[in-house]
Amino acid sequence: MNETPAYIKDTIVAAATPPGKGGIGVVRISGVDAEDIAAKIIGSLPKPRIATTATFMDPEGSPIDSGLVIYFPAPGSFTGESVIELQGHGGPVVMSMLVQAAVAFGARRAEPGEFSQRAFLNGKLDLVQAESVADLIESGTAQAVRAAHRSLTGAFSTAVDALSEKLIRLRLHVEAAIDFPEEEIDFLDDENLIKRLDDCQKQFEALKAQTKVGRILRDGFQVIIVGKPNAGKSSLMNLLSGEDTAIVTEYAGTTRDILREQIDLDGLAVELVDTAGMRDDPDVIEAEGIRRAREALRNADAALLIQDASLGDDQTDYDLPEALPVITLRNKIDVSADSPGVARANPIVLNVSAKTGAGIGALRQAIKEIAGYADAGVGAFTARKRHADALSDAEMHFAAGRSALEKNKAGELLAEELRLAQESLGTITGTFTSDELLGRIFSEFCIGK
Ligand SMILES: Nc1nc2c(ncn2[C@@H]2O[C@H](COP(=O)(O)OP(=O)(O)OP(=O)(O)O)[C@@H](O)[C@H]2O)c(=O)[nH]1
Ligand SMILES: [Mg+2]
Repeated sequence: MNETPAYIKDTIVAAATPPGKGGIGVVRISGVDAEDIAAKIIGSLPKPRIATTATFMDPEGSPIDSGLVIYFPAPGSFTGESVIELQGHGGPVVMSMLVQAAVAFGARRAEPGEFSQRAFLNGKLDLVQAESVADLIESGTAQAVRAAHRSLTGAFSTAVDALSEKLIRLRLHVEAAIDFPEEEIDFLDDENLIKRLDDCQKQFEALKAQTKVGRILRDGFQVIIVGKPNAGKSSLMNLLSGEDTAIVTEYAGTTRDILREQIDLDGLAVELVDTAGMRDDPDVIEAEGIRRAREALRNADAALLIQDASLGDDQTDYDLPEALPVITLRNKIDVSADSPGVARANPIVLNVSAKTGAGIGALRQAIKEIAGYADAGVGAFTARKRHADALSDAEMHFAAGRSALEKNKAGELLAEELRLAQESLGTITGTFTSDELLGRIFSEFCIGK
């Protein structure tokens, strides 16, 4: 029995293990001809789902390698098609000869992400789950691994589906009322309806917060360090990263290039960016450094604005991007003799010393809070910008519908906006997705995934 949909007619092959040398290398074949091709390479088709030793042969009948073969008949495989895994020795030439043999027997080399794409098209994974396969592989911290795995096993999809289900029920309710005009007016004033709208609103907000953390887990959080020359920016970066990356001297204007260092704040992957100190009369090299610092500011998720507390309060206008969250650090409190930690709450100002490490615990906490990461960990799942965009799109329609109801008692507009909101949510899991979007998503995967 083969349930492969008619629109996937060919059979694909690729090395599933990364290029390079290793003990084992796996070549994966998926599609309608997988059985045929396997029988030609190893002589006969092995029993389903049993690891079987075999010799792998090229089209001339001479052995390439020997190893294990596993046969997953459709639909019980990752892709939902018949899949053959050849587990040979992990050398790049061995792998390429095995792929070549499969191609000679009728397979086509897989495009990037094509195995996952087939899994999606065959209903084995939704879009979020397929994307989380890639995210799991790319994860940079242990927390990111766990979060990607939660997305893979459906935690994110379930949350999206739950909200989507609520929107659908609400819309059906609204549409039913529209069909009975004599009851519509009562219905639109119904407190129950307002409660349900509030409930959806809350769920939108919760999902947005989770998605924000999910994006940070996947993409990391970039924190740029800015301030006047000599304020202690490089000292702070070295202290936070525990590395001696940046040169520190008593001369103002030491750092000119942008320096980057990855740190792991309890599972939050933070990229610190050290920059040239900002001042009005820089030399040519420093001026270029300041220009680069300004450019880097545009990509940052947050900024640490370092001041030298021993020189009194810094009143300079750094002209930081308006939406950028900023933590102001009054550094060198070992000299100014201020007490370490929170000096002001909102916007946050912390007293620290990059020399003694005083106040750095509070700084680490403040960065996590700004990232919305303080209580992450449990139950978090990974998410992408695409998901966040779709979610705000959905929320926008929801808000438009709600205001149409509240301002104009326009039940029909509400129903229509609810439908659009639900459609936007559907692009997250792939219920509503264009071929073009699918192509873009899967082409970012690597070959063999
Ligand atoms: N006493 C004291 N000195 C510090 C502290 N932090 C930095 N310094 C000193 O301040 C001087 C400048 O430090 P840097 O880290 O190079 O400062 P910067 O902001 O990177 O300077 P530029 O790269 O020139 O913009 C060095 O002599 C550091 O040792 C601190 O907390 N306490
Ligand atoms: Mg510096």
